[in-house]
Amino acid sequence: MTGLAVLAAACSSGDSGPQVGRELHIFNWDDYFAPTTLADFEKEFGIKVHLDTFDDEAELLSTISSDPSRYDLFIGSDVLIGEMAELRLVAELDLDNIPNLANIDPAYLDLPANPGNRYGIPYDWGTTGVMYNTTCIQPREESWAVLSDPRIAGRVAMDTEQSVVIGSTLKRLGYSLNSDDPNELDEAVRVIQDQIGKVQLRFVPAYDARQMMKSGDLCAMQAYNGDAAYEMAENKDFAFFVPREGSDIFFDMMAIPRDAKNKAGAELFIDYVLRPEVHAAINNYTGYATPNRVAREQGLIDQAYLSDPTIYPDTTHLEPWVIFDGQRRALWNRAWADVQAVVPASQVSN
Ligand code: N2P
Repeated sequence: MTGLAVLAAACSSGDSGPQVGRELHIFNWDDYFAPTTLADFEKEFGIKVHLDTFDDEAELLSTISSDPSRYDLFIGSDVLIGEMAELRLVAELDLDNIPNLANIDPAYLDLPANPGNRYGIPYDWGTTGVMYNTTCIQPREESWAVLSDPRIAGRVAMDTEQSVVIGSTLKRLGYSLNSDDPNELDEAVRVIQDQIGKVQLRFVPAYDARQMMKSGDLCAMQAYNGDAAYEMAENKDFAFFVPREGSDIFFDMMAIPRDAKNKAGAELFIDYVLRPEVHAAINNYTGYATPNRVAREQGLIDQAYLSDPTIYPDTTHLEPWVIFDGQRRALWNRAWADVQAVVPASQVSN
């Protein structure tokens, strides 16, 4: 069946199949689809896509929590979606509508935060590290400590996401990314406060920080690896490393908010993304690693990407996130409040 035939079948009245709506509202990171992903879908299925973007997962979570019917689909990490499932903010997926799930490498299925793939469908995976401009600084070692280097004072940023900032600082100290030890968190808070005081560390959303690297306002930033790969392809002076102390590994997923108005349309879109050529075009554009086994087997993933350690890092020192429970969340929220309390107004972005 062609896509239009699928749609026609799905829309025919009296059919027990899902009703696919004519509009699809998507919430995603900036620059996290390929240039023609949405237009090609619109053309093939006759569904109008509306895309809004968020700065970080805190914004994603607060937006979906305040209105779980506003969007039909969003992209977020497996642990965030796991947490949202516990909060009943996401809809259980009808996997019968997503047959292309068979294209996904089983290594990314049934993850601890997403048992049975009930709430999230693999989109890509990645890590966090340090991107820097080699014309400002030649790091002496590949460490998170580069983000404390006085040579780049005033021109250094970390993410706005509390888990990303605190988690990487815990790794810097040799602790688990998922620590729930109050003393370790206190230590991490002191390290971050020290950066704020000594090198005027700023917290900047990933997308904005990339622009600030290009304009020269920043010499180094905490960066998602795919974003770094994308920028390094265009800026020969930029470099990236995953710190030797280790980092996180995240698995981004497509998910559907609980009260989505066009759930069947969202599932149609998810299935479309999982087509090898569609998924590969996204991964080849965004610079993130693919979970799509068939796309790899068919040679659709850019060869240079597959051997690029920025995009496919050695995962030995990458720790997966564990879903936050209430107690650990409260501890981390308090740590983040302690960090924010010492940020001077002049170091607040936006
Ligand atoms: C930003 C993508 C970040 C993904 N472009 C982090 N889960």
